[in-house]
Amino acid sequence: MKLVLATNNQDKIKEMKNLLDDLGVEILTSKDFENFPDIEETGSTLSENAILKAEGIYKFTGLPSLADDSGLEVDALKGAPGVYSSRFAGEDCSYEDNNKKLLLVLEGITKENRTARFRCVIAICFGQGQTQLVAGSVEGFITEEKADFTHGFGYDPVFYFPPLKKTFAEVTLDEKNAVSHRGQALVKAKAVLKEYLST
Ligand code: ITT
Repeated sequence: MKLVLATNNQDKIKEMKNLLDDLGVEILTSKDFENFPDIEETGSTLSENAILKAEGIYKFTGLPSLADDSGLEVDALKGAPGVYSSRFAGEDCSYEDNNKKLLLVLEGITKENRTARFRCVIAICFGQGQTQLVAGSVEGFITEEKADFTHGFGYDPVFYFPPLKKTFAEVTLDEKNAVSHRGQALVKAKAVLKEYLST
């Protein structure tokens, strides 16, 4: 079986491939297709956007497609940036821009009020009208300064995960995948894919 990762984000692809590699399916990405579309995220929830991406890429490739829509919810910002996490500092902004804006808007907020979580919804489209959803989330808090970026991507340098006493930018890909929102959702996605393969 072939499975297309319905994302243009190379950082997500790295994390997904790491967990899906032992599934025994051929993983295809945007690089395996010409004119791979960037599906517009017009939904107002992670689930809606994950479905839009998985079904959009299924229509384009005709192959089972797996999409991830994820985001960071900060309690002091009433759940923002949430579904707008990639565009928090504006269209086409960088991870760095987003992190700077986040630290700026949280200036003066005390440590105990900087609680946050990453959420991830994965949609797997096997065919028209055959889409399944799984999800994961991980609790932490936003640091007051950006950690030295060594691993990860996005908001990882400002997301502190108490059980590991480190930000997600300071843990390895394996350590992050073992506990992260995406790692949890991928474990569930693998079960869905195994079930599909067995029928
Ligand atoms: P695709 O839509 O092509 O998959 P994207 O980057 O636009 O790529 P999203 O719309 O799901 O993906 O936005 C997710 C954003 O949330 C992402 O760009 C990061 O800023 C942030 N994010 C998600 N998961 C993260 C993680 O594990 N670590 C750090 N930041 C993360």
